[in-house]
Amino acid sequence: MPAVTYEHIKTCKQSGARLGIVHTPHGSFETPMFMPVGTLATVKTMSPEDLKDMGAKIILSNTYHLWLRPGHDIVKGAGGLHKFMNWDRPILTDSGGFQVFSLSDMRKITEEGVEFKNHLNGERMFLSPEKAMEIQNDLGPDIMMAFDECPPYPAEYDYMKASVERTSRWAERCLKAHARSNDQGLFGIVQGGEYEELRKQSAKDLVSLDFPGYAIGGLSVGEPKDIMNEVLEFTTPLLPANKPRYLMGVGSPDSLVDGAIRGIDMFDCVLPTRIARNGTLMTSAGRLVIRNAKFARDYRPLDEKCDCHVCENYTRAYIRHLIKCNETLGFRLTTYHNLYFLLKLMENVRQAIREDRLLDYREEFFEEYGFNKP
Ligand code: PRF
Ligand code: ZN
Repeated sequence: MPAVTYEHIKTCKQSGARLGIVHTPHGSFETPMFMPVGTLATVKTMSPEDLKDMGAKIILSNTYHLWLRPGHDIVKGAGGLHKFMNWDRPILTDSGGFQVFSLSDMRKITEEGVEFKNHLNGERMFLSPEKAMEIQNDLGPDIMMAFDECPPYPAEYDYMKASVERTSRWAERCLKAHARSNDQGLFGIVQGGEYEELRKQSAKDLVSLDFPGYAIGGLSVGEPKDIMNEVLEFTTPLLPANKPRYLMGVGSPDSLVDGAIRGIDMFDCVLPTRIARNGTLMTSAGRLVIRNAKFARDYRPLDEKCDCHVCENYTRAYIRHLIKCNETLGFRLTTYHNLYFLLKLMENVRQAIREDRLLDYREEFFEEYGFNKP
């Protein structure tokens, strides 16, 4: 048995979305699921107890960041990432491919790997498929990601084609170098930008390597929403129905619902936690910018329809005050609410799939959130 497996529960008769369960060595979670991001082995401002309390079932962390600080040897010495950070539920780590491209200067891509400058001290470093596997084997997440290239949007067809082919060769090297397939599942990442032919080629190459799960990368990199939806429409059917599908770096409420409708099972994004720290809230009535003066004497909860412990106990006026004064508690309360909001949204999506009414749910949710407004 692979370390990570997908159990299909049902397909929504109205939308085609999937309801399932992903099983991992640290437990199982229902899908579609949102994964909070804990880049540096912490979901900023949240303790593992907070995360459990809000209902998080799996979190994401980053190879690139933990390699630079504190170093994978230190995490390994603690007994792995779960013990190091005191989180005993599933963890997924990204491979560093994307972070090297988005964070560091001077990237030189060769067949061997990527040479780049460390974004902290400018030191020259080299990341390869083998190194990304070594680091992730030491970190010990339940799910680890292949080392890929995520080209910018837009990219020329010829560049994208060469990149997809290299990512496929790297994926093969990742599988060879992966030393813990008994207790860590390695997911392949489909690239190919907006080009259907290249997505097909990428999916075919990766599926032939038989990964226990597949991600769709290279989306939410600046392309319009309808392009993302279109790419998902022609890409998810190319992936095996009995394996989980993960859309990388996507976390806006509309995209989560639209991704689920197109057969995606897992999502992650820094969006809810990042915007929380500057005082932007996701609510059932749309985005709310708590710094706005109109909330100074607003003694209602952040979201009147939310039953999280922040909305049950604190007012907009108080949270606005905390955020304006840069008080740590403000960041904690807004982060907790935003993550709860997305976890609850996914629970509503799963319930709608159970009831074969995800398209109806989408209409209701979009109407209330304000996505349908011109
Ligand atoms: N590849 C990897 N991580 C990622 C992405 C990718 O393409 C994206 C794209 N949105 C986010 N995170 N390895
Ligand atoms: Zn709330």
